[in-house]
Amino acid sequence: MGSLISKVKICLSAWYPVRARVLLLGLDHSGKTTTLYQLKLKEKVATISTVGFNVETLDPINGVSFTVWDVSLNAETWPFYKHYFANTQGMMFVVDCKDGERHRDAKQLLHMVLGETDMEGVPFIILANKQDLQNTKQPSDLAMELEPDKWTGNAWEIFGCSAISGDGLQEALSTLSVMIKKRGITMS
Ligand SMILES: Nc1nc2c(ncn2[C@@H]2O[C@H](COP(=O)(O)OP(=O)(O)OP(=O)(O)O)[C@@H](O)[C@H]2O)c(=O)[nH]1
Ligand SMILES: [Mg+2]
Repeated sequence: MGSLISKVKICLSAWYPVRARVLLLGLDHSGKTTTLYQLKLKEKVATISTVGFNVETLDPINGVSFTVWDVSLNAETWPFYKHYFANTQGMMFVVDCKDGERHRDAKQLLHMVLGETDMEGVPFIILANKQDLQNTKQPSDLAMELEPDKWTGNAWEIFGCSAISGDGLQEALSTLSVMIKKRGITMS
């Protein structure tokens, strides 16, 4: 009976309008703001390092509206931004694949974020960014390094992308929409 109800919910979900609060996180210089405005404006924008946050609304697929928070988060600003995690339905975590020396720091940040109570069960995608550059780390290698699968309660996916060209971003966002919808169905 339970599975029948959830099947019906999945069918109906195509028509559910979904609004979600999505965090866009990652180390500084990873490409968060470039990603946000590539998704919003479909073009490359010139960025300067974000102080505080940027927030935009995105409509990735029919019937889904995301409020995306691009938050400049690091060890010093961490205590000030913890309240941004409340009521989060999804996360995009951006990694500069060219900057291998900082992948350990990226992993640390990812695991700190996922350790927050408000992030329990929240689906996320990792954007293996800057794939347009030569000799960048491949998404599968990055996944092995970041070990996101330690968080068995959070659905996740990884995508190679370039925030400069936009390659890979739409697919990633559409997948996150589906993940958020699915979680909404299983929770309600
Ligand atoms: N080649 C290449 N450069 C990128 C890409 N995405 C971002 N950049 C560049 O990386 C630099 C940092 O990008 P931002 O979007 O400002 O990075 P951020 O994560 O918002 O940085 P903070 O605001 O400091 O946290 C800029 O010079 C971007 O043009 C990409 O996919 N490919
Ligand atoms: Mg920024």
